[in-house]
Amino acid sequence: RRVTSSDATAPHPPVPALELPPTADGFTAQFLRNLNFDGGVTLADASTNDRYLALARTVRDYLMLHALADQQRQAGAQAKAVCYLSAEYLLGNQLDNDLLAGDLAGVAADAMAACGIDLDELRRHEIEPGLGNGGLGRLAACFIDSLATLGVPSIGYGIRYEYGIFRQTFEDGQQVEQPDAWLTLGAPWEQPRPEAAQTVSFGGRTETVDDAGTVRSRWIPEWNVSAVPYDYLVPGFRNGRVNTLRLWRAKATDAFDLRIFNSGDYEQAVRAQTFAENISKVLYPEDSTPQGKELRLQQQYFFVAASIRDFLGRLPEDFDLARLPERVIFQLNDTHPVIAVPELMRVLVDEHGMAWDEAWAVTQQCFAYTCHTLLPEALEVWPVELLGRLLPRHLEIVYRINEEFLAAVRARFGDDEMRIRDMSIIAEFPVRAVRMAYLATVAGSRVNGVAELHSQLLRDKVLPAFAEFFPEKFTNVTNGVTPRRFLRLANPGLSTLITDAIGDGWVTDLERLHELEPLAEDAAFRAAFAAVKAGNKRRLNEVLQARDGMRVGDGHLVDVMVKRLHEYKRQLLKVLHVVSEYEGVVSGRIALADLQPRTVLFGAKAAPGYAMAKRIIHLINAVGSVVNTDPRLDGRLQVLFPPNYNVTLAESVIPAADLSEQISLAGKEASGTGNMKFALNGALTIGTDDGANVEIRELVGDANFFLFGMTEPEVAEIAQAGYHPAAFYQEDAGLRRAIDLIASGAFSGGDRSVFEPVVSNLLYEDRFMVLADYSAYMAAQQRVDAAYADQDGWTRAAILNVARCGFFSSDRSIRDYIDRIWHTPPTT
Ligand code: CR6
Repeated sequence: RRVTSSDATAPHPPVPALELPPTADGFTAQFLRNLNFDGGVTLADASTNDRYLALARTVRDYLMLHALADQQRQAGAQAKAVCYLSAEYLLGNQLDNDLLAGDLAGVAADAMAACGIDLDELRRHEIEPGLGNGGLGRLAACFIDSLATLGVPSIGYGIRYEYGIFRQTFEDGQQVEQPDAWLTLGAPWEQPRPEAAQTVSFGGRTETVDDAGTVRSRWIPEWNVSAVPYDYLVPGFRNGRVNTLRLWRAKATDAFDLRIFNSGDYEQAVRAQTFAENISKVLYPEDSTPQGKELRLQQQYFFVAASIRDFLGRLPEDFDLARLPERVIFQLNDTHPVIAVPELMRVLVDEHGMAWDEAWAVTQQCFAYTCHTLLPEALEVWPVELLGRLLPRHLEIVYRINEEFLAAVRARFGDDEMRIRDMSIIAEFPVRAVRMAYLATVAGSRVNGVAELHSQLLRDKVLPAFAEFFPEKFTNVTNGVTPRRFLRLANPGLSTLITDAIGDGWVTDLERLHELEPLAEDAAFRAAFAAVKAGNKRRLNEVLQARDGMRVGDGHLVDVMVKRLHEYKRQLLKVLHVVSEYEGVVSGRIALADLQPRTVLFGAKAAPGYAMAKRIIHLINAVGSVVNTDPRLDGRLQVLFPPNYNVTLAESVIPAADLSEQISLAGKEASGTGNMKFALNGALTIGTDDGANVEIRELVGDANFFLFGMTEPEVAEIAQAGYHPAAFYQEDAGLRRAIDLIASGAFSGGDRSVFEPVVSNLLYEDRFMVLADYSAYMAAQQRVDAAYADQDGWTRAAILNVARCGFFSSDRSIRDYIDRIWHTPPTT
């Protein structure tokens, strides 16, 4: 098929010449056009950035061809769409992803070669859009990939932060944050659509009006901003489908600007502009611990209000909004977008004149809520005072929703004031505040957790009164990861090995990895698998060497703990293991020859305001600099902590790992998704029975997983009885020696004060029970060492991990959302 401008039979205005299927010559020509006419440079004069931008544009052009065809196919279709509302999308690099999805890698490579350009150099030039903190944001990115691959009509909505997650550097082992100015060299993947801007209002007051006998409330906002959409193409894997990710940028509205400008106060005009544009300026860097800042609530309302308007604007002019649930489901990615609930009510009731009860029935069917946490401090609440000031009409609506909901609770359970206080959407203490998770639960058609254990704890512990009241709402969808990025792209060696063995159907049907199981018994396959792992370690070393001047030791077990720094994830437990091994060798209790050579690799950012997390980063670096240089260890134990862990680094680290550390305190990690990526790439997990670890272990089998530590009920039991960490310190000599060594100043140049807060926190508080699980963890690590000594047995277990983790595809998660929550069939 060739689409050209001279195609007289084309029913629609023709599209300029781009050959399909793509050829190297066609790709080269388009690349040069972009370089010359868009970039304004000749090939001879082009900088790396010019070439990168032109390449990205060219890839986008080909995808755009699919997008246009897709739009024509879908035009007029009345399919129900998923609007995924998420404050974060941790996208990672786009170039390779889009080359893969569009099946353009071959022609792009040939075209670049023809132009004398090193494609790898352009790959390395890309800056990933870090528009998320961790698992939740990366999950959203995996989900939009799967939605497109499955052909589900959907739009991702979010915020185009000018600054994403900060760039982390270390100074004297301590975290220093640098701004992530990811847009400065050009943003070739996005397309601004200024004509589709929406106005979003804030502040002001409400007034009541008599509308033909009915008293209605009306919002008189005080100020507004313009929301300008920037669209990203989200290609399905080689299926011609291209969905949209629409990210909103805040701009000052002309009206706002001009009024002040005309008064001659230029300074004030500029300030107003800055004020408006601040809304999409920066991603809040807290993962699971919201700070409750006013600007964050502004961000949340800003993007959901623009998104709802945008979606409604896509419906036919005469569309009957009573039928909205036939056309859309808004999926709330955690509580961040929950202000969308009163916003939709306001639009239906105030702007479209719908009766309250009808609007409420519509709203309840149009939303579903995913909860991503079990930590009480992560459940967002917005003070009534703040909400009333910023969104007075929304507060009224929330009050009415709550009133009617509590009336229903009373009707069922009588005047049980304890229960009423427990279930009220409005908390009274310490300040009056709206509990966003409760609002989402009352409003949504479904509430899901993100792993079996998490969904169960959500019902039993976080929202038990709601699970009793609305049992039919609660369900589970275990998280997943996209096999395209995290296996096919990140691990080309393993991908080829798998494809050679079972064909390439696994890329979109990951359960087919089961077909690898018998090959675990095939010595030649095991050898090939081990060779891939060794190759991945070499590739990691090239990356680490270039990036940070670091390298993993030859023949070392690569032991990896990469994830946000949070006390509940227990990086400290890993540090205690390292310190114990170090102390063992130095004191002579462990013969150096008996030490399994290991490189322990950490990657973690700490929220800038999270002091303890930052101290733990400092400790890891301090332990590393002592252990790595102590000649008594002879390099057999290495601690590497490359700064600025991000999606790009993950893609090199995960395929090289032997051991995946998933050691959170049971009952704290909602799911985890890194755990899935490691197992899928053939790392063995050492982990607690927490989050999705439980499901990984069930699938891969106990023999191929190193389980340790307390279970959630055991944790609850000691918490109940009163937890005394110091008792564990007293009883366990190994633990005492490790803690004493840290306390002695051995890792801080003799200065005992540096890590004193860490030590005393462990001894006297230890909220996440590191000390209680220490001995079980050490024993499990001994099992790891023993298992690793049998390389062939280890490889067999690694293959079985790969073969049995097909369940963790985000394609499966999306199918579960479709079956259990959305009921949106794929379209062709
Ligand atoms: N921090 C959970 O903690 C889960 C992801 C995605 C988290 C993590 O266990 O895998 O969401 N929660 O579901 C939040 O962000 C609130 C996370 O990434």
